[in-house]
Amino acid sequence: MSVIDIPTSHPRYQSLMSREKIVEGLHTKVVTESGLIAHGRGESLDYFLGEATASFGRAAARAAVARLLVSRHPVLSVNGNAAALVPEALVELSEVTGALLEVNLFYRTPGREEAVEAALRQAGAKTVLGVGSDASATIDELQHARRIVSPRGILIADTVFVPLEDGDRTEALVKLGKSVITVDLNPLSRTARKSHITIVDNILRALPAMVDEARALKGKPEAELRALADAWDNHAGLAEALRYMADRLLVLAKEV
Ligand code: PTJ
Repeated sequence: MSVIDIPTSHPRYQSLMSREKIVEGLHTKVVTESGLIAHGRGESLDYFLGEATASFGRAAARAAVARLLVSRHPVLSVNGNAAALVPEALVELSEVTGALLEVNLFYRTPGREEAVEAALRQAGAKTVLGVGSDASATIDELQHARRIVSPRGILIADTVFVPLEDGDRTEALVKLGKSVITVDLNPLSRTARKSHITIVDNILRALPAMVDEARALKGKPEAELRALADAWDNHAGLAEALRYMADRLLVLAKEV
C-alpha cells in the first residue's frame, strides 16, 4: 500500500522508503501513532551520523552478537517500528543466534500484537512468543503494557535485545539482572545509557550488521565470545558516539 512511487534514483530514496514502511505499518496496525514520532526523531539523529555505520556502531554490534551467542536463553523483543523496518533481519538474527522472537509492545492496543506477529511470520518466523494467551506473565517492576511478557521468553531470559525501547522497561530489565542490548540512534536516551550494550546506529543498518557478525562469530570458542562481550564498555561507546557526532557537526559547519 505505497502512498507514492519513489524512484530509486531519488537522493533520499532509502530514507523515503523507510518512512513508507513506517506509514504502511501504521495502516496494518504494526506501528502505533507514536511510532511515527519516534521514527522522525531517529531520522534527524541519523543525519548526525552521516547516515552511515560508524566504527563504534559496528564494534557494539559485534559485542552484542557475542553476548547473544553465549547466553543461555536470549530473547529478541520486537515492537512495532522494528517489525515494520527490519522483519527479515530479525528473523535471520533469531535463526543464527538461537534467540527467541517475542512481541512486546508499549501500546498494546487490540489487534497490534497479532499484526506484529503476522509481519514476523511473513518474514519467515516459525515461532513468535508474547501473543494472545502466551503473554501471560508480568514484570512487576513495570506499570504499563510492557509488563506483560511470555513465561517462555522475556520472563526467563538472561539476555534481552530491546531495540528502540523506552527507558522504564530497560531499567526494569537491568534491575531484574538481565543483560540488556539495544539499538538507539540517541546516545543520550535513558535506554542508551542504562543498557549494557548500546548500538548507536540506525536499526536499518544495525540489524543486517548483527546478522553478518553472528555468521562470522558463530562457532568461535565460548571463552573468546565471552571475552568479546565482557570487554564492551558502554559508557565509553556512548561518549565516542557523542564525540563523533559533535566533530562531524563542526566539520559540516565549515562547509555550509
Ligand atoms: O510498537 P510499540 O507500541 O512498542 O511502540 C514503539 C515506540 C518506538 C513508539 C516506543 O517504544 C517509544 O515510544 O519509543 P521512544 O521512547 O520514542 O524511543 C525510541 C528511540 O528509538 C528514540 O531514542 C529514537 O531516537 C530511536 N529511534 C527511532 N528510530 C530509530 C531509532 N533508533 C535506531 N534506528 C531507528 N530507525
